[in-house]
Parts: sequence; structure tokens; C-alpha cells
Amino acid sequence: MSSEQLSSNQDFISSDAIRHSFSLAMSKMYQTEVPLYTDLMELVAEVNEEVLAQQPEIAEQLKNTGEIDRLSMERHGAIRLGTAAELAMMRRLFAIMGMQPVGYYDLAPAGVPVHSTAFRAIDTVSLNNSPFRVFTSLLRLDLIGDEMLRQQAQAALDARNIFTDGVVKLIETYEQQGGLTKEQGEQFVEQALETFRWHEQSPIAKDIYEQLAGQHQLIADVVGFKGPHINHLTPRTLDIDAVQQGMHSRGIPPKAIIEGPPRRNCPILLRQTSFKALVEPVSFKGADGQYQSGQHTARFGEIEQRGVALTPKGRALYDQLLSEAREKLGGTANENNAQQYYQLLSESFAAFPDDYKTLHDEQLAYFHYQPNQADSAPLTGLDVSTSNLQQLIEQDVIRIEPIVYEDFLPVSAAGIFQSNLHSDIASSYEGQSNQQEFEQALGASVHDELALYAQRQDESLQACLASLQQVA
Ligand code: OOG
Ligand code: NI
Repeated sequence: MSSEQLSSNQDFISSDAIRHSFSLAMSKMYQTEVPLYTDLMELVAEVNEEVLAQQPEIAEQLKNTGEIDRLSMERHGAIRLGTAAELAMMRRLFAIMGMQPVGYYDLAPAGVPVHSTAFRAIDTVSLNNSPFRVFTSLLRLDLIGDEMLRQQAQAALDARNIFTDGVVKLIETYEQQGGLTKEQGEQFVEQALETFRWHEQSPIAKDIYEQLAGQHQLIADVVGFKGPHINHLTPRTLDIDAVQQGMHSRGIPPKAIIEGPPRRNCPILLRQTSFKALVEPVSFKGADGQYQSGQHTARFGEIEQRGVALTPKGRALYDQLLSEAREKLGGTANENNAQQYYQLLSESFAAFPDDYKTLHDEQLAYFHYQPNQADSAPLTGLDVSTSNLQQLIEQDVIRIEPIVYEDFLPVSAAGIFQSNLHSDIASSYEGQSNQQEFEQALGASVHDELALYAQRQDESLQACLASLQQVA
């Protein structure tokens, strides 16, 4: 990043710069905590280099959209919070880094007792400066059936403070001043990082931990620890099938299947896989103050391949084709039926157009519009307006480039959760999806991701037409 990008204003460091350095600090910390993640990153870097060398058209497309520079940067991480107050403070913390809550994901129907949002940058320039995002879940204690246990869990959560005093002070300073100085920004990154650190010692007793885990592993993962340790980081690959294969051959244990759509010429939405969570030694605090040894499974590494963002119409088609394939499979996808699952998936998705032009023309996906030959083409006499858009594209005056999907998918997220909690028992919680309750805890409403893509598409169209009109 250039020094101009580092400060948007004379006194304050830009939120993009803070996010970028936080994302680097987080990556460094996680690599120390989970060295297998470093192996995964190396594999991803190799695969990406190969794809770019062998498929220059992909390199060209990523250059046109500005994504080429962000490719090697960290993509996303995930945390799980215990209380509304934690979520509200986390929103204020992420705001300093230009990360806003986007989307609502209810995972209870898939048997995971949380609901979630993604904190991320929202405009094209900021996304390219640093695409780092955090999938953030809030535990739903109301889904614990046992009243007594629920109270114990609540008490453990109420007793913890996951933020350092320093970070809370800096959040207040930011809100009063409207920004942080470079020095404050550096302190902020250092202090904020503490919240995401792993703690080997659990503040609760082993028997309570076990009871909580008996309800759901995830409840024990949240309630049993001092803070919301980052549970995975996820680099972006250009060929997830190659990484899945590569994991096998490098002794990194992959989860059974790649979540999301099948392999395609024009990737859509998001495909994800991960290596299985590590079994790690932890110790539990007994009533006598002595620590008792045990183990915990929560932390893993994930890989994602992102494709074009879909319109509501495209998304509806995606959801329909995915559930068709899953219904045909009958049960949950696993090691034993993985090949059959991929087969069903690709049969089902044969109905989803697989070239960008059709995806555009049928309004299934979102695109950036760019002037193709702004200074060389003879534009005289051309009708450069929205009403003539289709023709301008067909005449190659305007080029379309896919807007990359920046969000998550609830069915995939549930699959990632399940495979890393070692609980592939398909279960489901009753109870309504409750976006309102989530937003109340958050202290704000979440952005509608579809509206954000539509807005970026429209902005690119206006800018493109304006620049063509200048030439014409
Ligand atoms: C979050 C799992 C979901 C994704 O990429 O869909 C997720 C978690 O395990 O806390 O990270
Ligand atoms: Ni993830």
C-alpha cells in the first residue's frame, strides 16, 4: 500500500490501512498458533501461481477488476461470541477498520445454535485495498434445553471480559475524534489482537465443560474460554479442487467434501473446504483452583474459491439446484459418498448457465462495466446510454467483468461448522430465525448484501458511461 493510501486525512490513519495491518497481524499470530495453517497457505500460493501462469485470461480478468493485488492477502476468519454486549462492542471495534455487518445467517435450522453476520468492507476500492472479513457468530443460549446448564453458561459468560481496557479506550477515542492517529492505530491493532488470541487455560471446571459439550460442542467452545479465539483463517485459491487434492498428498487432513456449487468454467458464489480441526491440550480450572488437563477441538484452516455474485434470481436458482442435489443424495455428504455427491451436484447444476455473457444477459449475476477501448474506438454516432447497453456490450465497446462474491452461504457455513465440531449428526433446532433479535444485540441493522452488489454494479455502469460519453 502506498503512503497516500495509508492516510486519508492529515491526522488520521485510514480504516483500510488499519484493517490491512490487523489482517497481517492476525495471520502472523495464527500461523504461530496453528503451524499447519502455514503449510496450507504455501500450498494455496503454489496453486494460485500455477493457475495464473497457465490461464492468462484469469490473470487478465483479475487485473481488470483490481483483485490481482488482493489475492495473496488474507481473506477471512471466524469467531463465536457469547453475549449481546460482546457483539455490540465487536461491532464498534470492527467499525474502526471499516468493517460493517453485512448479511444475516441463521444456522439453527442446520443444527448449529448460532446466528451470524460478516464484518467486511463494503465499497470496491476498500475491498481491493484489503478484503479481510470476519464471520461472526452469536451463540444462542436460548437453544440449550437444560435450564440449570443454561444458567451456568450465562454466569460464565457474564463473568468474562473479552476486550482489553486499552482497546475499549481506543474505541471511545475513535468515536470521539472520528479517527485514530497513526500511533493510536498501531496500538489499536496490538490491543485488538488480544481478543482473538488462543488461551490454553479454561476458566471453567471440566465437568461443566463436558456437560456443555454434551449439549453441543460449540457451546463448550464459546462458554469454556476466556475469549473468542480466532478459530480459522481462510486464504483464497483460484483452484480449490487442486488444493483439496494437494492437501491429501501433503498430509493435511481435508474435510470430506467441498461445500458450495460444483466446479465450473465461470465460478459462482463460493466454494469452501477446510482441514479438520486439531485436537488440542487444554486445562480446566477446578473448584480448588488446581488445573486439570483435558482436550478441545475447535481450530482449523479453511480454503475458499470465490466466483461471481448472484442476483436474487441467480441465488434462487442456486438454492434450488443445491437442494435438488442434496435431496437426491438422501443423507449428509461424507467421505463415503463424496463422488456420488459431486456427480449429483454437477448434473443438477447443468441447468445453471456457465458463461459470463449469459449470466449477465439473463440477470443471474452482477458485473462491473468497463470501457473496453476508450481512447481508440470510433465512438462517433454511438448511442452511449443505459438503454443501448446490450448493444454496446455486443459491439465490445463495454466489457463486463464479474463482481466477486464477498459473503458467505448458510448451508456451506453449517457444513464447515459441523465437520470441525466432529458432529455430523444431522439435527436441527426448532425456533424462528431471528434477525431482529440479532440486530438488537448488535445495536445496528445489517446491510443487505444484494443491495450492495446492485449498487456497485450501478456505480460502475454510471462511471463507464460517463467515461465513454467524454470520448464520444
Ligand atoms: C464459522 C463457520 C463458517 C464459513 O467460511 O462459512 C465459516 C465458524 O466455524 O465459526 O467460516
Ligand atoms: Ni470460514
